[in-house]
Amino acid sequence: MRKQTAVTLLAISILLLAVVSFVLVRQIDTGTSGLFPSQSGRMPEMGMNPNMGMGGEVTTELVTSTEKEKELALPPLLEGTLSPDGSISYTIVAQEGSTQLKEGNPTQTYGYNGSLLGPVIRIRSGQKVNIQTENSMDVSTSFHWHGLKVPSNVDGGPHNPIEPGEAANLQFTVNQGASTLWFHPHAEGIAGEQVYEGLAGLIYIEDENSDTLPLPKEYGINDFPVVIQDRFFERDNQLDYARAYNPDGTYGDTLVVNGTINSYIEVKNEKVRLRLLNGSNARNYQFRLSDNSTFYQIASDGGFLNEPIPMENLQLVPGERAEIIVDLSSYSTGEKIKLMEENVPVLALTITEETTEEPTEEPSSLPTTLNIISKGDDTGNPDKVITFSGMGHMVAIDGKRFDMERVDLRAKVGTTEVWEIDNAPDMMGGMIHPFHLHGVQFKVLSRNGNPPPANEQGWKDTIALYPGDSVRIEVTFPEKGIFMYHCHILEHEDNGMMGQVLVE
Ligand SMILES: [Cu+2]
Repeated sequence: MRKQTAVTLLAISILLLAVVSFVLVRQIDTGTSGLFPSQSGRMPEMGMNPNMGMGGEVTTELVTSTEKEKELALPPLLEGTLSPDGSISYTIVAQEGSTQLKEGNPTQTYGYNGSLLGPVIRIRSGQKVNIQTENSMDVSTSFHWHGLKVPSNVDGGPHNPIEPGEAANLQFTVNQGASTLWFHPHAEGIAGEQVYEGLAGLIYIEDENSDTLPLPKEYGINDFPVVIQDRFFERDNQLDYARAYNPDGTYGDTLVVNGTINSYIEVKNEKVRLRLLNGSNARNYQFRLSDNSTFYQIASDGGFLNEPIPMENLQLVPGERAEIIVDLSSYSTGEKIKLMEENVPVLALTITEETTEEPTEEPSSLPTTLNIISKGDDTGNPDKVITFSGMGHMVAIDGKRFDMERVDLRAKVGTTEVWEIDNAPDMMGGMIHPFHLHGVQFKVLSRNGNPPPANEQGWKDTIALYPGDSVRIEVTFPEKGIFMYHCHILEHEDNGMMGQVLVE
């Protein structure tokens, strides 16, 4: 009898302890007022590492590299061939190669038209574009144009694999405004490995607005592509995806920017534009400047924001882009300011020359209007509700894993819909999932019932979902076909955290 009472008491205490810890964990995770302050930049609570698993799983910490500083590699601007009908043609070849990333052995890598990463494809709004895609690797791949509004047969999702030795010609007309997009493989189950080993490139769309806005636009002079990735190098300098693999996202301890470790750029003491892409498999970044000075975000995923947003911190989840302006006019020759991810340098900006231009006052020297994007309508009920859940191999959307034969959602072409995307917290607290939707740029209507932060009030194709978040977006599909929506932690995507919407 006494033994039974003791057992019952023990059971009750364990249950109580479980309930208390669950409530505590939930409070930490869903203290959303702290996670998304109404100020411009969004950042998690001070001291909270966005890469730390809520369930306490260990993720790889970034370390400051001891490699010699190197000038930032600049991807070449891809030359196209103009046809008399005004269309422009490009060739993109996915290939294997080796790249001198560190001192010692070169690293075996993948690249587009080269051994690592890819060129910048610069196209204009309204232009007809042909892209010849070729796979010269010995594995299957696909060519996905992240953020581009194209028909689904051009989109390059898992329905459009290109086998070794094969090629495909894609044709589309650029149907969106100036923006920084990117391309990467999206073949079923292998996106994570192929991006990790080097496949990613940039697409710049330019238009009359970007031509005329008084912003830095000299490529490699005051306008820089900045593709940020983390990698883990084995002792022989190789990348070993299988060894580095984590089902909740493969991380590295070394930052690689445009394929350069410990990189710097030489600039004048003037405004510098950085086009940031989080091209990492899973890592979230909290960017700041080394002296914590203010910078300005001018563009989000799908193009210019309505106005420059002053900020001291910027978070980017995998797949997200942001264009920022760093004003160096108050610095002088010889000074160095660094873009930092918490306490690890990402990119050093070294001032080597005084500008000949007259210094101007901030912020009047940046245009006050960059774009005109109307607010979405947040009054109706959502047309669709999507729920992200789980971790590791248990990830799911609406309780299901990806099945290419199953249509999950249906939408009408040209019709505007409201989608609510929920990230269900679980007993372990859950984790951040970046939500990405193909073939569109959408507007964020609300985050947990509140207006989105200022830097999310422009066109988006990828957004962070914190545990417990409920985000509403307004979306219109411009093209028919089948489009993916998924978590942009590439290992979650590969594990089936993906669904498909049929647009008719
Ligand atoms: Cu995820």
